[in-house]
Amino acid sequence: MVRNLVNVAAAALLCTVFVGSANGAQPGIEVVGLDGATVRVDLGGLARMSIVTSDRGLRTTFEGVALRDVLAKAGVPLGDALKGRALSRVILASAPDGYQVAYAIAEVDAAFTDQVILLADRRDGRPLLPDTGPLQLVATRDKRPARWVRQLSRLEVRDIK
Ligand SMILES: Nc1nc2c(c(=O)[nH]1)N[C@H]1C(S)=C(S)[C@@H](COP(=O)(O)O)O[C@H]1N2
Ligand SMILES: [Mo]
Repeated sequence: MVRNLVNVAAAALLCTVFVGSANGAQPGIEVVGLDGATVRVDLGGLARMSIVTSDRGLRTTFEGVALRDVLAKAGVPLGDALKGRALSRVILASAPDGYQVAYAIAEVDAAFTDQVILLADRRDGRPLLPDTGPLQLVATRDKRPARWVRQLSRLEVRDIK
């Protein structure tokens, strides 16, 4: 009897985990704004999109949310605010292994480019593997994936002094 209850509980737990990942369990991301304050942006509720690209010759579909939408939700000025000195701003993207890359702010803004830089959480229909996810940046205009930060953990907006 007790053993059966344990099995039922274990099955329920497995089921929960499965449903969570089937929905693309929505992780959050830390965003450090121009004032230095950190906000945690919940990616749930942002528009989901998918991009088909070639990753070292292999046709690959990435799915996730747009970097521009994440920054907008964090209150980072985009759109009409991007002129003059604001165009020297960069987005620093970091991972726990210390890897860090920069994107210029105009690279993420819809008025400047059609490229959608993605915070991907799924690859070819499956959640990213632990060595890559839960989030990876994907920028398909780059000819090499060197700025595709794996295990993306933080975005930081910086003014160049
Ligand atoms: N966190 C993290 N992301 C990273 C890197 C890294 O060292 N750490 N290397 C980059 C480089 S140089 C490449 S080419 C791509 C692809 O690396 P992979 O082939 O090991 O997936 O990941 C990029 N993202
Ligand atoms: Mo690389």
